[in-house]
Amino acid sequence: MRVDIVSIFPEYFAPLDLSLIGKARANGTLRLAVHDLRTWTHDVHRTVDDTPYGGGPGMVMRPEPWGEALDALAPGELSPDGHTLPRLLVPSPAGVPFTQALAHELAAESHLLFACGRYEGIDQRVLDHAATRMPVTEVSLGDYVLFGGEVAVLVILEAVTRLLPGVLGNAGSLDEESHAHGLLEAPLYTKPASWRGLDVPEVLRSGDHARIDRWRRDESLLRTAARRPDMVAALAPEALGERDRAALDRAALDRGGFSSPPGDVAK
Ligand code: JAH
Repeated sequence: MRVDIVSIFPEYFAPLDLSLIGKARANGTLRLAVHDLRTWTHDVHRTVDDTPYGGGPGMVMRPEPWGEALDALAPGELSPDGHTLPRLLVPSPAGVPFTQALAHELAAESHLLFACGRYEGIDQRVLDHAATRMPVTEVSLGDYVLFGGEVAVLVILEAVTRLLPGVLGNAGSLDEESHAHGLLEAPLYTKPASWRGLDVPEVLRSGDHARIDRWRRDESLLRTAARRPDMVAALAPEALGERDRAALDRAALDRGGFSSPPGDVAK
């Protein structure tokens, strides 16, 4: 996979030399290039921002340097270096939610181009113009505001890179993790069996794999119900068996709710 990143702070991306992402770059699985947006400015101050039309606080990124950057990194015609048309990703609190499903979708692309906004964001015409040439997706990591898109790009790249073939040593670990099945993962334990007076749950040391699977399933359901009721609500009805429903009912009762269905109480 080829990845280009455009930012006014290319130094933010130093961690991409490290760890498993660094290894993926070293072995050619990931061809990553970071570009300074100011490369495409022409004034002495290398200006990338200006005041917003219509008024309001802060500054907006000017369209001209972005236009030239995208022309250079996503030219319309096929070039001799065999480049591909990238998918443009723009981190923004106004974007679509970044999910594990979107990470899988991005991992199947051959070329990603990230545009990191700063200040209040990028002039809308940059995205509108780019969208006439390539797929453009504004992506949000959650409902909070950062100083800019750089840290969001690090997060997205980490989630995507670990899905590339050959990056994660043990492929099995990809589908037992949180979010793979719409539930949070059960708690994990390793040795020693007793630590500071706290014991590993007996079932995990029993060697009874049917019991272990059931215990983990129950813990996943209890955790998800307590922490992420939105994920429980989004489960397809056929995703839950009889024992799953029983576990969720116990969890709801523990939290002072009703056993399902609530029925005709309080009418
Ligand atoms: C802030 C450009 N959802 C996380 C996120 C992503 C991007 C930004 N903020 C939060 C951001 C300022 C300028 C992007």
